[in-house]
Amino acid sequence: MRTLTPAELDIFKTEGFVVIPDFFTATEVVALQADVAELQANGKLRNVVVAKDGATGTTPTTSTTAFNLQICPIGLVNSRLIASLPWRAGVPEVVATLLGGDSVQHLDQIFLKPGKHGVGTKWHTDNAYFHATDPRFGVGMWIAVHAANRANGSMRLIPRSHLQTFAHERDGESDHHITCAKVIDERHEILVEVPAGGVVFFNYGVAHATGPNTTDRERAGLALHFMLGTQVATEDHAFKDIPVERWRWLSGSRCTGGLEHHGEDLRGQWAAEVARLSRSGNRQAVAV
Ligand SMILES: O=C(O)CCC(=O)C(=O)O
Repeated sequence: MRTLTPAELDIFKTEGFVVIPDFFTATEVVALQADVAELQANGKLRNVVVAKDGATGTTPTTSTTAFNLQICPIGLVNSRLIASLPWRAGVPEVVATLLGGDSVQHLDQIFLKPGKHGVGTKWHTDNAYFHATDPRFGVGMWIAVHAANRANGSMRLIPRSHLQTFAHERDGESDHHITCAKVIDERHEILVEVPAGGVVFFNYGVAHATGPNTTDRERAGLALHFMLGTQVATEDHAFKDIPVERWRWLSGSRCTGGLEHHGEDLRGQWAAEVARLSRSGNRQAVAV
């Protein structure tokens, strides 16, 4: 089980993000890739790129030439593997270390960029969507399902940007995204290259973006979002309508493995799903 070193925690606190290249094992990567392939084959991801400005009030037309395929939220019905991920050994511990206490999961999503036609997600902060009073109350966990590099549009982040705020507006090239691209100085960006199974943990206030996929092969990222449990009840955040009793506590005395949310305690299910999916997955894929 991977935990954080004191140096990694320091980097997170100072820069607002930290990259853990060896978070998941090769077998887990095979399972994640097989799961994403299944979601795609079953038509669960949809293109969020629009051909014309989606902010004009007219019905946006989905692009047929540019693709940023998303599923959000994912849900137990679509992926038992991803639903059980928050209780995979090491995840509750690392998230608790980063946030300074027990946390709840409130979202998960996948973005898949097909080879050659995949486009990026524009500059934004997650807190522009989630509205925590302090961005340090939330952490995003972005998992490279396939190896992510410059050519296939890996994650770009602005170090220390959690110490600033950025005005957001509707991204006219997406059917629901917002962006702060106009006020970002890209000279400060860092592009992180992340092996398959590596993770970027980032503070909700960190500005980040992904780029186009110029390679022949698709690339997917899976993101989970967690918020400090003590804040969830009091904050006027975007998901305050979720009843307290349905929160997915990762750890602590209120943790039930997502029983109230999913109707099932998913603790221990990650390993079973990894075993099942990695038998069907393509072992070659890990090298990508
Ligand atoms: O993978 C992507 O394109 C964007 C992911 C992202 O920005 C997020 O999860 O907040």
